[in-house]
Amino acid sequence: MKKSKRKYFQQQLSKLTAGQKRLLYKRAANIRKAAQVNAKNKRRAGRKEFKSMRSYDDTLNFQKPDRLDAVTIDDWALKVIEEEGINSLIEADSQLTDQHEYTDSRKGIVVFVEAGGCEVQSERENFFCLIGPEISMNQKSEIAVGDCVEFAFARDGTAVVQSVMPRKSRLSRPDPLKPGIERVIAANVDVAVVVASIKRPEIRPSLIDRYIIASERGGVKPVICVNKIDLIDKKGRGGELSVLEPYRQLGMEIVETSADERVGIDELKSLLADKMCVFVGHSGTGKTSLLNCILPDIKARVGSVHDTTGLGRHTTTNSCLYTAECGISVIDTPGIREFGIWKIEPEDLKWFFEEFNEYAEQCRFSNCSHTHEPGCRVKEALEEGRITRQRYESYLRILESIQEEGGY
Ligand SMILES: Nc1nc2c(ncn2[C@@H]2O[C@H](COP(=O)(O)OP(=O)(O)O)[C@@H](O)[C@H]2O)c(=O)[nH]1
Ligand SMILES: [Mg+2]
Ligand SMILES: [Zn+2]
Repeated sequence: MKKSKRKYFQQQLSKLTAGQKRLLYKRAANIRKAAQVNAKNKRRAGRKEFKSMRSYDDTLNFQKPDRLDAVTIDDWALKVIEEEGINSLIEADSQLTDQHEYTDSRKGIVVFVEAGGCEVQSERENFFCLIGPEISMNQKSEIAVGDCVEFAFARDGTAVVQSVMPRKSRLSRPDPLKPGIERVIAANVDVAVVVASIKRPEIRPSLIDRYIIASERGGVKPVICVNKIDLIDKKGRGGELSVLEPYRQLGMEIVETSADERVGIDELKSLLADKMCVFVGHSGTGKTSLLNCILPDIKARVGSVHDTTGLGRHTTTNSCLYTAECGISVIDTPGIREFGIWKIEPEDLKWFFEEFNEYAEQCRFSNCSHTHEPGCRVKEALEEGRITRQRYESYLRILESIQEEGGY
C-alpha cells in the first residue's frame, strides 16, 4: 500500500469497532478470493464465459490479475472502504450484531435468496429477512432455498435470520467461480425432478447423470421427466427415447410430459404429491412451464404477496420455492449449462454408477477404476453389452472432470 494511502486507511480503521473491522476484513477476503478465482477462470476459459457471470460482477472492479499476489489484504480492505464507504459497514454491523434487541421469534422456510437477505415464508406470510453475519460464517454454505430458519425482529421492524436448522438433504454443486465453495441449490428436498427435453434442447445423458449423482450424494431421490414429447412423432418415440433405457433398467422413475399439450401432468403430480421437490435441468427444457401446469394457482398467489419475486422477474437467475394448496412444493431453479460435481473423490465416483457394482466385485484389482486396468470385469460387461456405452462414457467424462479441479 502506498504511504499516502496508508495514513488514510489507518484513519478510517480507527473509526471502526472490532465488529465492524471483522466485517470489513471478511468482505475484503471475499472479494480477494472472488477476484483470484475469477482471474484464474478467465485465463482458463479464455474470457468469454465468465464475463457474463452475474454474482461476482461487482468484484471485477477489484481485479488486478497481473499483480494479484503482490496486494495484501489491507489493500482489499482499503478498496472496500473506498468503493463502499465505512458507513455501509457501520450500518451492516449495527443492524446485524446486537442479538439482545430481537423480539417475536418465528420459524419459516426460505423461499428465495438474494444478495443481502432472503425471503422467508412463515404461516402463509412472507418476510424479507437479513442474514446475521454469524450465520454466514458458521454455516458451511450460506442460506439456501428450502432451509428452515428461525428469524426475529429488530426494534425498527427489520426481520433477521437468527439460525438455520440442520438440513436433512441438499442438492449442491461447486460454485462455478469459486470451485472450493459449495452452492446449495435446494435444501431439504425429497425429490429432484431432472427435467430434460426430447428436442430443443436435445437430451444430454451426461448432464442427467450429473444430476443423479448430486441427488444421491445429497440424500435426494432423483426422478427423470422427459418433456416436450409433443415434438416427436408418436410412432418414432422408441428411437428418440432410447437414451432413457439405462435409467429404466436402473429402475428409476421416468415421466414423459408435454407442458404444451398437458400430457403426463397428472402422473407427474401424483409422483410429487406431499413432497418437497426441486426442478433441475438444462435451461429451456420446460421447468417453469411444467411448474405452471402443476401449480396453476401459483402466479396469482406469488404476485399478490411480492411483486419482486413473482415468476419471471428473478427466476432466470435465482431459485424460488412455490407451494400449492395441493400439498406440492416445488423449487424452480435457473437453467444452468454446466453442472459441476461437489466433492466426490475420483475413486468414489464409480459407486454412483449402480449398474457397475455387481461386476466391480469381480475386477482383478479391488481398487479398479474401470479405465485402464487389466482384468476389469466392468469393461468386459461393457463389451458384452451388459453395461451401456452411454453410461460408461459418461462415467469417463465425469471422472476426468473431477480429476481436474472443481468438478467442472
Ligand atoms: N413444444 C413444447 N415446448 C415447450 C414445452 N414446455 C416448454 N416449452 C417451451 O420451451 C421454452 C422454455 O420453457 P421454460 O419453461 O422457460 O424452460 P426452463 O428454462 O426449463 O424453465 C419455452 O419457449 C416454452 O414455451 C413442451 O412441452 N412442448
Ligand atoms: Mg425457468
Ligand atoms: Zn474394473
